[in-house]
Amino acid sequence: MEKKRIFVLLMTIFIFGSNCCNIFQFIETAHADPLVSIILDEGFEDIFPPIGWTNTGWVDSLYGFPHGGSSWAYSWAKGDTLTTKILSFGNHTNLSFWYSIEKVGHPMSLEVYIDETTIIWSMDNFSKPGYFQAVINLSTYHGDNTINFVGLTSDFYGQCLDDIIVTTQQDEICEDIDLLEGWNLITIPMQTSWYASDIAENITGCQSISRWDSSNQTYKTFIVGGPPAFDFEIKSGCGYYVDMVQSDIISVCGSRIDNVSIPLNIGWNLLGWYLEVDTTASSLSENIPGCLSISMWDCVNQTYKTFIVGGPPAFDFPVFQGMGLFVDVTQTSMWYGEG
Ligand SMILES: [Ca+2]
Repeated sequence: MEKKRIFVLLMTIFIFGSNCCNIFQFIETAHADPLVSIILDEGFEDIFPPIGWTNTGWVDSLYGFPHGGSSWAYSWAKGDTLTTKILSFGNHTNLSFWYSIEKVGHPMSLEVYIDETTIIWSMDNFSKPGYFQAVINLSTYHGDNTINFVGLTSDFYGQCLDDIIVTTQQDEICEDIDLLEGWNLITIPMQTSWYASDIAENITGCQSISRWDSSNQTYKTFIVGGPPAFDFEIKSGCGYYVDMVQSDIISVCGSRIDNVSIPLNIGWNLLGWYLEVDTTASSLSENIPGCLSISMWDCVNQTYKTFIVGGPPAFDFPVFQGMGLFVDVTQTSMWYGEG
């Protein structure tokens, strides 16, 4: 921890020395709590198979006795496979689902796999009437996975699945962001459910928060105390201007940003460097098709600093986590956080 503090101090001197601002620092991890989120909650009440799922043989059934709602997934042919969309598992993941047989005396067999290869649960010749819940700990599986339900009954009567719920825990990250008097150009470098008004409510002296509407090449501003209709959602990977009448520190907690997809329109776009690893304006420009220039906001001098692609390398500047950056492009593309 001590090493990290010295690092932050050195970074502070360095950043102020280079007239960059809005220092970001990690808060001690002791303040962090895991965030539990539901990444799947499927009761088969809408489209079947649900969007992003794949299916061979299972049907959406309205006939019979669902566990929840009015419908459930039903299979009566051996080898019917119902596969969830790709789910991003965090540190600790749990799967629960409800299953039943359709008719007493017609046993069901059901197997559950991860990524169609690893069996994690099975039930052979199950013949008890009623709905039952299976709860499976999937903490040994990290990253992107699918869950596959394979019906194995070959009978006139079949098996039912309902209310499939997957919860996962992500570690919470907390950071402090220094805001100076005047305009600050920042990004929120973790996943939150914040709106512009949440930024304002968590600091003293905030006048307004602006986002950049790249399709219309114009600012959209939420004025603190103004009409709530101008409030907007804070998106990962986007930059925001925060206008302050005094300096303050904003503390933000959230989960790690897994990925972003920001559409880049011809002209100016306002991105946010959310990754912990530093880069440079020149490196970022090389990863954006048709990039003409990249500008950062020097909040000490309240002025832009611009690196022009193909221009003098002396104008290149470091890009740190938390910085908002204007990117001028000649062609549309998607930015997925490359840099
Ligand atoms: Ca249901």
